[in-house]
Amino acid sequence: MASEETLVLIKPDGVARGLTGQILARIEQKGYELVDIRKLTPSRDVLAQHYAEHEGKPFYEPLVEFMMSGDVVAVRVAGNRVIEGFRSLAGATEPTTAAPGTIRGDLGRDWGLKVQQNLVHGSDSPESAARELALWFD
Ligand code: RTP
Ligand code: MG
Repeated sequence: MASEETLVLIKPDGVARGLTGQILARIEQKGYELVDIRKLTPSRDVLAQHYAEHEGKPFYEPLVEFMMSGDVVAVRVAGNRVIEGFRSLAGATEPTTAAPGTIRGDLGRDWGLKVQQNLVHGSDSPESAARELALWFD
């Protein structure tokens, strides 16, 4: 079976807390390949495209502001079933209830802010992965 690719983002909270290395190590320890990596502060335009499905939701504007607040590390990650596998490794959206053993469950918490700061993003389908990888890497 051909290897699959996903987009992982280490969000500004993860970068600012110095967790980039630990998060990348977890991805590698699981057996996935880090194919490409870049660090940048994303523009509103890129984030509007990335989060188009959430436009109009109450957390949309705080989410975009949070994502523009500092550097993000974007990673192209490869491996069989990596889309599903990384989502499993990341854990549930809310760090408070994300299972221990996951990135969000072990390294995250609720900070009482307007948006869940949950350390990482992972594409949720092959269509999202293709769209997001083109957006962040091309
Ligand atoms: P992601 O897209 O970042 O991998 O996370 P996800 O699928 O688990 O979550 P999603 O529903 O796609 O939401 C995107 C991001 O928006 C923030 N969020 N905050 N009520 C809230 O405060 C809230 N809901 C969503 C999170 O940062 C989430 O990852
Ligand atoms: Mg999502």
